[in-house]
Order: sequence, then structure tokens, then C-alpha cells
Amino acid sequence: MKWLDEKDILRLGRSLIGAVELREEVGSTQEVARELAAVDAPGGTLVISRRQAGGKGRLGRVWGSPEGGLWMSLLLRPDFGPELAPRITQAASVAVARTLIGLGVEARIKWPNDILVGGRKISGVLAESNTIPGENGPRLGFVILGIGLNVNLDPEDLGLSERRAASVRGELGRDVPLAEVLSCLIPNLETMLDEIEDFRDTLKDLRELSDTLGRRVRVRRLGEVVEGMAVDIDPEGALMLSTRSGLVTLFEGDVERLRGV
Ligand code: BT5
Repeated sequence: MKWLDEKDILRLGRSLIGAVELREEVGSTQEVARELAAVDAPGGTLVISRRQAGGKGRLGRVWGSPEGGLWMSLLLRPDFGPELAPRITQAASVAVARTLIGLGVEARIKWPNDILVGGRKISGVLAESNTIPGENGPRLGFVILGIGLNVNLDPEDLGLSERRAASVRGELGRDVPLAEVLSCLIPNLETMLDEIEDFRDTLKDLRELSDTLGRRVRVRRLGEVVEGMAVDIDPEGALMLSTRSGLVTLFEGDVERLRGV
């Protein structure tokens, strides 16, 4: 199957993508994008690798990245403040979910950064930001938006023991060229990232596509465990939990569904 063509990708997202770096194998596309950011690469630089030897998730977790998946990192240099950075993960999750739904895969978003199909993870989003001092307080130097999407691979190839995963191939029973996936994903990302400051429509999508809202969940974050009913996602993209001791707003964490709900 044809690997990707830089010019075709550039054509897909004229206002979002300014440069494309295609690699055969890297440690992590996040790290490549970070190195490019350090040498002043412009916002809109997209790194895609066929494989990653050291793909990473949040908190130093390993991200399985064999050939066949879409492993990409987009360097962004947003004008808005760091307080809006969590919205980037949420906006990208909607873009990925919409792309999958467009391909016929019934994707749902598990807060904050997982895309699931029937409870199995098919994609993960990782937005890493760098905050620098500005004239009017801290501002975002850059954000590296990483997206990993299991496309033309079998979930067993990922070597994951503890969690079940899904892939586009596994769901559709056929391969979908990565170029076709990108031809939906890039325009979706462009639309969603344009709506970071006016987040109302994204919030509506997040609520509709959520696999988390309406469930009793246990959330672990920074050594703390909170249990409650996931009642809403707030305008910053934070999860609101109704707990015994009242409403708790969470900006990060790992969600586990509690039985029976
Ligand atoms: C994430 O972390 O879900 C963010 C993943 C971001 C990956 C992209 S790929 C391109 C870019 N370059 C990188 O190096 N990273 C980004 P987290 O929520 O921490 O989930 C990690 C967990 O997901 C692992 O501990 C495994 O349980 C599971 N996992 C690992 N690889 C997987 C895969 N390919 N598919 C489904 N689940 C996976």
C-alpha cells in the first residue's frame, strides 16, 4: 500500500499545515516535533512516521506504534493563552471521532484523550504545551498535538496485555489507506482547532460523542482517587463529577468505569 505523499497532505489543510516531515522510523514524532520547534519551525509543521520505536502516551506510558498506524504530531503556535490549552486535546478528540465515524467506525470519546470503539481504545491524543513568559503574563510558546490512530494493523500487533485495543482494520474488515484517513482528519482538525476560542459547538459535540458522561466513574489523578457520576464537561474541557462531597472539576486524570452503570 502506498505510503504518504507530502504534497497531497499539504493540499488537505492549507491554513493548518505549512510543512510536512515524513519519516520511516523515529523514536517519537512528539520528540521530532519538539526538536523542530526548538529550531524555530513554524506552527503548522506536521511530522508523520511509519513506525515509532518509542511512541509515548501520557505520564511516560508506552504507545504501541507498529507499521500500519497513523502516528503524527502537529506543531502549533497558538495566539491564545495557556488556560485554553486543555481545549486542544478535546477539539482533536472530536476531530478523530468524527473522522472515524465518517469511515463507518462508531467511535466515542472517553474523557480526556481516548477514542474508543465498543469500549476498546482505537486512538489516543497527547497535547504537550510549552508555556513562556509574555508581556501580559504567561503565554503558549508552542503546543505539540500528537495523535495515534490504529488503522491498518491488528490489535494483537500492539503487544498490549492490560488493555483491549481496536483498529480500523479490525472494525471494518478492510484496510483504509492512511492518505484517505488524513483526507478526513486534517480538514476536521482544521475546523475544530479554529473553534478553540469559541468552544460552544465543540462542547456540544463532546457531550454528544462522550463515552464518559452519565456513567459512574473512578478517576485517578496525581496519586488521588475521585469517584462520582460524570455529569458534564465544562467550557474549559474539564470533567465535572458529582461526588458525595459535592461537584468536583477535573482537568486531567485516568477514568475507569465503575461496574453496573
Ligand atoms: C495516550 O496516552 O492515549 C496518548 C497517545 C498518543 C500517541 C501519539 S502517536 C503520535 C505521537 N507520538 C508519540 O510518541 N505519541 C503521540 P495514554 O492516555 O497515557 O494511554 C496510554 C495507554 O494506552 C497505554 O498505557 C496502553 O494501555 C494503551 N495503548 C498503548 N498503545 C496503544 C495503541 N496503539 N492502541 C490502543 N491503546 C494503546
